[in-house]
Amino acid sequence: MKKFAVFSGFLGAGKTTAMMALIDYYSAHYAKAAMISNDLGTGVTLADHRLAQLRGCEAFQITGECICFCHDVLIERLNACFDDGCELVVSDIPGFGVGAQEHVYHGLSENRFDGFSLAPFTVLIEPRNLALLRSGQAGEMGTILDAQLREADLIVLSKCELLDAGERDAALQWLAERYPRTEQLAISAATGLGLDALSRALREEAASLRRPEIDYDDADLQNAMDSLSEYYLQYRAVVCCNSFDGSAYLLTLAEALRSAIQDAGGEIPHLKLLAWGPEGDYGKADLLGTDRPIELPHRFTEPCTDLAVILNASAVCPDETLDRLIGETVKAVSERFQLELTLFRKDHFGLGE
Ligand SMILES: Nc1nc2c(ncn2[C@@H]2O[C@H](COP(=O)(O)OP(=O)(O)OP(=O)(O)O)[C@@H](O)[C@H]2O)c(=O)[nH]1
Ligand SMILES: [Mg+2]
Repeated sequence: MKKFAVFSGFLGAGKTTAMMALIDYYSAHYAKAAMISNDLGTGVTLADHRLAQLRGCEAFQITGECICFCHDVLIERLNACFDDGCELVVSDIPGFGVGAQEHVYHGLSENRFDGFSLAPFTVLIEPRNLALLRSGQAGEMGTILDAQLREADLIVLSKCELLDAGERDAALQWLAERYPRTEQLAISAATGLGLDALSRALREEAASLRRPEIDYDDADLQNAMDSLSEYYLQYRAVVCCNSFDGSAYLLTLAEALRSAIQDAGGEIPHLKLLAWGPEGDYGKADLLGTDRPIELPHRFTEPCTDLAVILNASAVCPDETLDRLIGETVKAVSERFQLELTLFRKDHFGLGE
């Protein structure tokens, strides 16, 4: 049995974290599994990919192009995983992912791949965004969330430990009524809840390959989809004397970036900061909106002297402004921590001024 599934969903929905937890669970209970991180930056190491590697997952990345439009590269990577003994491979999709059912699932089918089959097209939604959608207060994001969920075969309510059992049941029931052609389940990558149900759904069920009724040319949907700038930065940070607290650096930097982008009138659906030392100790900080607290899903266990850092961001902010704000903020915060920086790689593109 060789299966491939795409995980779609809004920025910060928990796709990468769910994929990592699923790979661990699936490999321990069923068979070898692998994940692919896919994003548009060219020649970069993705924060999501490096994080999965640091965590010890069987992880690969496809960069520079969406898997919607590079089926040969995708099929080659999948076949390498399956030849290596994997029975399940999951991949995310860049940006908002709307259209991936058509472009990846139908695209692959038309490409007549063989040797593996398609597992349900999986879309994650986190409790906060589901609550906004249900209350009609999601604004432009609501158009995207609704299109994503209408493409799904399987809707996964992520981060479900943040809800009590009653709230969880009500959320799943609402999803079942609103999206009757889908299946729904709840998972928590944090507690492991639902990982077996997700594993079994991907293992035992097939993709529907249906064509959802979505007007992809809809002006609201197009405007929302075109509203992002993407930013990729890799650098090395060395402390000039003694050692420093890598987690405090990531938190301070994430807070300073949140203020800078907020003051400029921008919004930041997801900014990821990942840093690691030569021995593999690492820390991660996530900014999931200017109105939300910084998440620190992983902290350094030891003081640091030398770090590799990756910053990836998807922001509603003109590209040049974002570049200036990030450059100035990284420099200022790093000076406060007495760090010497060496730039490795930068790529950014998106909204004009
Ligand atoms: N409480 C809680 N937080 C979670 C859970 N899963 C993910 N998160 C957090 O949610 C944030 C975003 O998670 P990611 O997995 O990076 O989200 P993503 O969908 O891959 O985001 P993009 O790559 O930007 O599309 C991180 O800070 C995670 O630690 C969960 O099960 N519970
Ligand atoms: Mg991700």
